[in-house]
Amino acid sequence: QSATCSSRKLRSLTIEGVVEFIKTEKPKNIIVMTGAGISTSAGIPDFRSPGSGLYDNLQKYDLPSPEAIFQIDFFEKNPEPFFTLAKELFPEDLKPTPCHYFIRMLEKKGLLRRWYTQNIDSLEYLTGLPEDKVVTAHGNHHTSTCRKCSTKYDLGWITAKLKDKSCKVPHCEKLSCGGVVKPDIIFFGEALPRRFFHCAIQDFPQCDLLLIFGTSLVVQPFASMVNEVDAECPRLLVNLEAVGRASRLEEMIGTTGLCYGRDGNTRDVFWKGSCDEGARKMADLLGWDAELDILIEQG
Ligand code: CNA
Repeated sequence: QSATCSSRKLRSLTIEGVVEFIKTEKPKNIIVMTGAGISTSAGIPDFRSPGSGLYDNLQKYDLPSPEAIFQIDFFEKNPEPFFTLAKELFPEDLKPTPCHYFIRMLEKKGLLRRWYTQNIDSLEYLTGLPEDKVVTAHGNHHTSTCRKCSTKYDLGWITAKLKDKSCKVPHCEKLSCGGVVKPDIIFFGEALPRRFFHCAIQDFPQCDLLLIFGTSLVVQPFASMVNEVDAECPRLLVNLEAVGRASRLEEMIGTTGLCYGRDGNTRDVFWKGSCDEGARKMADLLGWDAELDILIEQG
């Protein structure tokens, strides 16, 4: 990474440069985009990390492909693998991570416009963030719906079913229905929630700093939203691996993406490391470290 930059906004294309930008410009419309990497330190595996990711650990479900467990067509035929996994994935006493709390701090300081998450673990809400600040792009399991009669069930109902060892697949309790009840998370092959598009159309053109934490930036349309901010808006990616850049070929056919490490880049920064380390580093540089610790402790 170059230590100097020609951007009108970032003095240096580093995480320090981004923090300096926050201190001096006081951006009030920060958008945060997150993925499964932000929750791995809470004990929830991501999809694609080699070895620990879910895709490398689904052999026991005997699936046609790892993605099938989250594909709506496959779920209609065989919902059991999904629920077996769901029971494993949502242990009790999950706690938000330091990175989750750092994002909560952005809101407390009046700098956060919106937090777009692909995650379905609802840890964002457990930070105490007002609900309207969060957009769960891939839904969440706060509510569940019967696939047959559309009866809605609340979080308590589905949690009890997931905890019940004798229940392999939750079924609708409405008289003579018995349809499969699916948490309202978005599977591959399903439309994103209307609220995602409704908010995104208003938020992204107003964004004055984009922070991206813990995502492989491959699931669409979420991944492409990085292109929807203004052409000069600084963008910081904190991730264990370099992701989100268009290949040379994609660039030639006009696909954009993050530009860190490329000639002519004036606004993109990649900080390689864990979400928690990156968030703590930013909090330290901003002088928010003690406040962040209190938030985490009170959690
Ligand atoms: P992904 O494709 O598994 O990518 C995760 C990314 O995060 C990878 O690039 C990793 O290198 C990186 N990563 C892993 N751990 C860390 C860490 N501690 N610090 C920094 N980076 C890290 O996951 P995406 O979110 O990109 O894919 C979107 C899918 C994943 C969405 O549909 C989610 O619903 C789905 N998912 C969500 C959860 C959850 O809710 N916690 C868990 C697993 C999968």
